[in-house]
Amino acid sequence: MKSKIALAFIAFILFASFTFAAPINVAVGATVTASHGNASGSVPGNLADGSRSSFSQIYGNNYGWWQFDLNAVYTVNSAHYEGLTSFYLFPQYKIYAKLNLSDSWNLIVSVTNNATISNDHTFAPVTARYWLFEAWSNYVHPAWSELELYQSAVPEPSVFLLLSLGIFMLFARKSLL
Ligand SMILES: [Ca+2]
Repeated sequence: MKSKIALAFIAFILFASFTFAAPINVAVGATVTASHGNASGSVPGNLADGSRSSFSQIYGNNYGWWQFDLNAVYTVNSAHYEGLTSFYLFPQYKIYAKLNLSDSWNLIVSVTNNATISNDHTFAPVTARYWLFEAWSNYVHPAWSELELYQSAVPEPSVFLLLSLGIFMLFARKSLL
């Protein structure tokens, strides 16, 4: 009987775990514009193409920014910055967001004394359509690879969770009888 309960409990945990969907990178396919001209073949859109290999590079200034229009409103609570190589390190960068184009930017992430080219950031949920990445590069032609923005992994107040709890209780009850 106890083994049945254990089995039911394991089934419940497995079932429940499926209700916690994997975070989705909502930046993929965003319309990206840069502060100034890009190098040939490294268009700003490469920063939101879902690949950490393809990159964007702008010329002639250590400072630059890229604006991401997600083309829809999403609630996001984590971001991933993927740089190109240590040669193109950004010692400082900031990430902003806003809901409407006419709004002013809200600072979400501020990084100083950065020494790495692959960073994860988590923050309180932000509901926005527009994101801005502002960078200060070691190199006069800044380049980086990808901005990923992840939707909050919502534990959907779940029909599934309740259903699996119900199944578990049914199993447990049968086992105890
Ligand atoms: Ca890319």
